[in-house]
Amino acid sequence: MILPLHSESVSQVFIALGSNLENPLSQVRRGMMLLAGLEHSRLVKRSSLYRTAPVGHIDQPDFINAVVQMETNLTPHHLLDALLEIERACGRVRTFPNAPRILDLDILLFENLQHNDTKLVLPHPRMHERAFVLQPLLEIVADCVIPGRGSAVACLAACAAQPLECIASS
Ligand code: PH2
Ligand code: MG
Ligand code: MG
Repeated sequence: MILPLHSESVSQVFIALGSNLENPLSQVRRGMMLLAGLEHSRLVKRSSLYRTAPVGHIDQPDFINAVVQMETNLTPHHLLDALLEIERACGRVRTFPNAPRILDLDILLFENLQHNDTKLVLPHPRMHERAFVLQPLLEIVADCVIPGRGSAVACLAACAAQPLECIASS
């Protein structure tokens, strides 16, 4: 049975998916499927899938990236815990920061919240400088504004040097 979300506490959230190990395309699609089944939540929209060059630690395989929009009754920290659990269920093992990964799920935006603690920073602290996040995000919400950073279109214009290619619908 699909339970309706409690409308008085429903939050709009955007989540980034990324993978560059063990058939990344199917890992991202599986991630979307698991997000679609997340408790107290509803998957609203999904972007296309993009092949992207690694940003940061560049000596690793290309990524597949995408973004989804969800509605949730979970709190930001409960949502974070649920995403980490999906990553673990998909076989992610954490080694060093920015290491290759089977599946990475990051909360980009949680309503217009600006929040910073040791577990969670909102908006995602590097989203405004990553074309692999901004391009799929803009596909879902063309006039997106990132609290504290400004319009996502303007942020993307500053990331022109980061190669990415739309390769498939989700
Ligand atoms: N994730 C990172 C670091 N660099 N580069 C690409 N292209 N895609 C990613 O998902 C990615 C990255 C840390 O989460
Ligand atoms: Mg990440
Ligand atoms: Mg992450």
